Amino acid sequence: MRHKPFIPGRRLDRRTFLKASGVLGAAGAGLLPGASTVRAAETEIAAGEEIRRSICDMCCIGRCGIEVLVKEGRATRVQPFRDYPRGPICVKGQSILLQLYHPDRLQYPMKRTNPKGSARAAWQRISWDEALDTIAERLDGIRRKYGAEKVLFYAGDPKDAVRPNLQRLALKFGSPNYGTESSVCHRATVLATSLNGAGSAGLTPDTRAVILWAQNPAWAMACEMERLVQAKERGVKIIDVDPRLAPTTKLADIHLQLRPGTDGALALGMARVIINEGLYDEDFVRDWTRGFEDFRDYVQQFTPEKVETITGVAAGKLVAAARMYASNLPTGWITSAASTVHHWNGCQNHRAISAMTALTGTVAVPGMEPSIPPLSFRDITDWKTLLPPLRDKRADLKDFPVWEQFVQEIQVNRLPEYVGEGTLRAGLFVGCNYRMWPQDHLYSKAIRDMEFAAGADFWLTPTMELMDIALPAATSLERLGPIAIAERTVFLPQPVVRPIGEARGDMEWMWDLAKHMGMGADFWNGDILATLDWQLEPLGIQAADLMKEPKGMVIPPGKPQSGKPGFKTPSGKFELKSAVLEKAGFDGLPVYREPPEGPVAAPQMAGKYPLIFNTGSREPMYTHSRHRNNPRLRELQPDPKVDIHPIDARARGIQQGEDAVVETSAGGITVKANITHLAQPGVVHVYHGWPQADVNTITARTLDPISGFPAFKSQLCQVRKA
Ligand SMILES: Nc1nc2c(c(=O)[nH]1)N[C@H]1C(S)=C(S)[C@@H](COP(=O)(O)OP(=O)(O)OC[C@H]3O[C@@H](n4cnc5c(=O)[nH]c(N)nc54)[C@H](O)[C@@H]3O)O[C@H]1N2
Ligand SMILES: Nc1nc2c(c(=O)[nH]1)N[C@H]1C(S)=C(S)[C@@H](COP(=O)(O)OP(=O)(O)OC[C@H]3O[C@@H](n4cnc5c(=O)[nH]c(N)nc54)[C@H](O)[C@@H]3O)O[C@H]1N2
Ligand SMILES: [Mo]
Repeated sequence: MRHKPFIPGRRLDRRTFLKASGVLGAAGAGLLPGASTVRAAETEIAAGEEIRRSICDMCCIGRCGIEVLVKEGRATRVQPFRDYPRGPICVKGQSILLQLYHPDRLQYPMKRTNPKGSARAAWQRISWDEALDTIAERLDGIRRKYGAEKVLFYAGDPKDAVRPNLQRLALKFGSPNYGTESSVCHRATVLATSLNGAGSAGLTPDTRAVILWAQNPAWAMACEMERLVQAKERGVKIIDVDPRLAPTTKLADIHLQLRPGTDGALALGMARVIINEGLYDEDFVRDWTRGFEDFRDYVQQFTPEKVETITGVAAGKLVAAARMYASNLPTGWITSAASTVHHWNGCQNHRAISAMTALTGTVAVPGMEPSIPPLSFRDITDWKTLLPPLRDKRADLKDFPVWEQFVQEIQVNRLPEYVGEGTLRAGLFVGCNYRMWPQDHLYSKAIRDMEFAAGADFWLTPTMELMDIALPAATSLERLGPIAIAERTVFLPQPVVRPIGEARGDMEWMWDLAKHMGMGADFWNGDILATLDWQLEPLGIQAADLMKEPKGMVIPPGKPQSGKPGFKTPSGKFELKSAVLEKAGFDGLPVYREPPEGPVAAPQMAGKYPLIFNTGSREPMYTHSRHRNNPRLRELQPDPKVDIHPIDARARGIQQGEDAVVETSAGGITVKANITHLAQPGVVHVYHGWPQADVNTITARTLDPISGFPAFKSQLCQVRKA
């Protein structure tokens, strides 16, 4: 039973509210799977049909439970997994069988038979043994000739099923050069909050106001939307900071529609109001922050009027939002997975945003209150033991020393340089898409130039076409694991159907590869169940027990534990002025600097490219480069597009649905014009992952010097009729 909160005052019926607000959006109820009233009706089970349960992997979050109806070994239909704490399934999940049984799935291991760099790769089917032997032999050859660290182990968007396993493989092989798509995603926000000392204050049943900073869960994290709608129904005030009039914005009491990449200035302006109006928590600031006086002095220049000129947000709105945020305690704070840090100044901007949680004292001091540790199983990577001795061989050591200090995987964004100078010479790429990087031709060239590269994916993607060996990966419905934890539920997904062809789960082939590399002893001799048992040991359960529980096991919470109070920073306090950054030669305060390729810092360039170029906001039916071949999802958004405000479209004589060229100093792509108030005047939004209009051929390679993240969301462009 779901808990029904008490709601004081008038209550909007959820369905009425959702309908009125249009939150349900273009692609229908599937976009809002969290809300119970819009859940799909449970399917009637037909004769001979059986329900099997798994986790949906149609997006990289990969954590919503899914029920699959199976008849005679074939999956026929899917429905939400009602008793699972995460879900139900969105429009992508509803289309998962079209992925599972797609005729283009890669079904067998392949070796390439023509030289790399040929217009199209030619492939020959080989056995798994031959594929794994070849990979083991070639990587060992590189290790003997140049050193183990010359081999890159890379995981793209896929997460739990791939990453910890691959990291173990890398470290046991002897290479610290394991890296992931987190080099462009989310990790910089964690870096920023780690530098400050703490992350999100979240949304709790007590929250009275919440700030959503660059978040559009309606489209990007549908499973989170129910909590937000419930908060709205409880009367929680919502402030939304987003350049777009996104679907989630429709829940907001105040929408701060800023120019992309100016988040730091806006946050510092809000901090000034909170401090100068005495709305901050004096006790918390005195006892638990470092650098408050310097911070207070620094923010004085960010008057509401000045911030209006920088961000475009009306001074009065900024003041109202700061007051709403700081006087409705406790406040929640939910920020983007990536949009605040897809800027050259992103890490400092994100620190400025996070500083507001310290000013209002809404961030918990770790160890202060006894708390129940979250449920977790044993870490398979063993990085704490294996990484330190290899640290000096990290490829990113000199380029991104702050990242290196905090992140146990390399910052990969200088891959072209590392390959060019011989720092990396071979790679194993699991679920990699080179088009996620800015100036992506440099990355495809880097992979092509490696002496040896192997990859695993569901498809022979353009990235897989760069490989010497291509391995067919099994999807979540075809593989065992990984162990999933949702609140207090532990769940072990088992294969729902037999894999197509010879596809294998990533953990399975990696464990087999370890044996081919002579490292079987470190990988439980390839025994996955034994591995899972070792991981589950701290929970007091075994894989075989879990497999008998098709809905997972609920582990009761243990006793609350307390520790020594303090933040994990050099001072033990929340660092408004970061000692780590100062030591590394950066500003200790979250200083705001203009995006170098913006209208303020580069007015001449803005003459030629007058529009702000914001790329890669999420579309509900796609996950990055995935699902364009899924007919059901493709129907929802058939073409690549640019969202452009009517004023900007009219000025260029562009009509709805016409072809338009988006041009930057790096080149142009042709997309359909979508004339919409979702975009503000002067800012256009182009979506990523389209093969025929690859936005990352025209994004610039301007990297944040602290995090190494690319500036995907604050560059300049022009749009013209094609
Ligand atoms: N311009 C611009 N560029 C961006 C962004 C942006 O906002 N703007 N966003 C960035 C961000 S935040 C991200 S996360 C990246 C996207 O990160 P990418 O890694 O580019 O994501 P995908 O395109 O989903 O590619 C993942 C590949 O993994 C495969 N795959 C999926 N699951 C599995 C699995 O279990 N096993 C194996 N072996 N393969 C699997 C998929 O088929 C797909 O080919 O893009 C980044 N690039
Ligand atoms: N359907 C779907 N869901 C996904 C993904 C997917 O590919 N498809 N990818 C997953 C991944 S890897 C990620 S990282 C997350 C991303 O999750 P989110 O960050 O929630 O989603 P986005 O749409 O990228 O961005 C959220 C909002 O940030 C706004 N924004 C853009 N630039 C700025 C800026 O400079 N400042 C501010 N304040 N706001 C800005 C955008 O207008 C957008 O509405 O989504 C995950 N979920
Ligand atoms: Mo991401």
